[in-house]
Amino acid sequence: MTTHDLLTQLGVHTSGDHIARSPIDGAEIGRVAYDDAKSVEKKIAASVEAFKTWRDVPAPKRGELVRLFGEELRANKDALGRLVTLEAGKILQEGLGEVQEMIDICDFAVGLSRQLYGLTIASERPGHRMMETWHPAGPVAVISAFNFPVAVWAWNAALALVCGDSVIWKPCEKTPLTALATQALFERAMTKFGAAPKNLSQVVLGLRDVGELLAKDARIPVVSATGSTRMGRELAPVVAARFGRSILELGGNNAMIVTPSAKLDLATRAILFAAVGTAGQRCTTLRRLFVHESIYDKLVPALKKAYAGLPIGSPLEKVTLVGPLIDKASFEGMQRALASAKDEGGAISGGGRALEDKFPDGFYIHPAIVEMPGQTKTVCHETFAPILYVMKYTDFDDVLARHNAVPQGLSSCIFTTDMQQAERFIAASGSDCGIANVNIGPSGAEIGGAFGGEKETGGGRESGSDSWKAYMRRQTATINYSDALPLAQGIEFAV
Ligand code: UN1
Repeated sequence: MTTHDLLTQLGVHTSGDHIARSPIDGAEIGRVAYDDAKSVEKKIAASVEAFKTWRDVPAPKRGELVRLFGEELRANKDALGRLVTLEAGKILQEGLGEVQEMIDICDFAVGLSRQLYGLTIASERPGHRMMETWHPAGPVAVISAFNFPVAVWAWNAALALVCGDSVIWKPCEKTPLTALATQALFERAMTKFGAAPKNLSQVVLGLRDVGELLAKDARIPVVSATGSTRMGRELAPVVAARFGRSILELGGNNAMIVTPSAKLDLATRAILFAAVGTAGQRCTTLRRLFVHESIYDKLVPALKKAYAGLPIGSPLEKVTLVGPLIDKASFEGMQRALASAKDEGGAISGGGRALEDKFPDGFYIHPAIVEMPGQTKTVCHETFAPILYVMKYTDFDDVLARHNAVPQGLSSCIFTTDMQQAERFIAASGSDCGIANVNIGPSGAEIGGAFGGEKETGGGRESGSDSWKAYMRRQTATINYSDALPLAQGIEFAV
């Protein structure tokens, strides 16, 4: 099936000045038109209008729309998953997995639509009742990255929609087609649902300036942004300056500690998926590996051997495990990081360009293992490519401290069968990350948990648990059903 057929099946008819390219071979796969300040303004105004209607639709009914959208996704999982592969370059299994994540969050949100619970609170005053209600917040902007071009939007949008919000999505300029395809599927669900206000969910396309317009606009109370720490550092003050709320999912620098008691075969498999899956372009990718000195000479050569046999190639081919990087800039960033790691005393295996003859305009690489003498400046920086920095450790307290001694705090894990070490890793004085796993790699989180991390990762939480609260406004209501007017804090105010 050609990309054109695929887009037609998904209901996307592309035209415009901007060429969308596939990282597989650099070929054109479609054309899109960018928004400008005028069209963004129109879309924001339309989103406010849609919100005014949607907020009054009962939440379980709102859930019904999300349920219908989940059905569209189920029916089109193969096509959308394939488009994700074509546009973002991740292998087909991962493209499909990404759509599965969308389906899962829809299911979660449908259940949630009947569980937007508030509290009833004991009042200190007689004849009074206090309660807390969660109300829809308003239009929610979702700014997403290329590496999860559709799932991250769904984590936000499925929740925002059942919470009674309208949604405006600015996808990464590298992945506009998957966004348009998702929007087309959503429109189909809207048609089946029948009773949703138009413009409930919209897409704006463009570069950074378009994202800035959303960040600045006081009509948008919540801005959820996924991307680099640099992007978050620029966006957050703009949202904060108008007292908006941002949900930030920024850089990670995720580590694994492999202790002497670890099951090494499990650890090796986990390392491979987490370090080279998605060609090292997940925010949860494994980037730092701490190996106890007693097992270092066993684990590291085994890893190098496994790396040497990794099938690198077109992500459309079934055997491939490592697809291309997103673009040339990403390849150059990887080479720069490797050069500085080398200057800092790193011993590199892999890391070079692959398949250049076959794909002169596709940036395939051999994933790199870099044995480092310590946690240098380069190791502390997130490079969005498959570079695994490996370091030796002796003492458990010391490795815990080194584990936390980076600016980012997204995901983390330990491989051990020692119960005390496992518990210490997830205790208050253990990993300082938003996600901490035992005998599981740092990536591939389930949607049921709250997803996000601390420090330079931005502090936001999306997806499961009670992340939905970020898309609503909390209202405390106190009702007096007595004939008196007692004041709180015991104040007497006789008139
Ligand atoms: C991301 O890379 O931005 O845990 C999100 C994971 C996925 C999400 C990654 N569920 O790897």
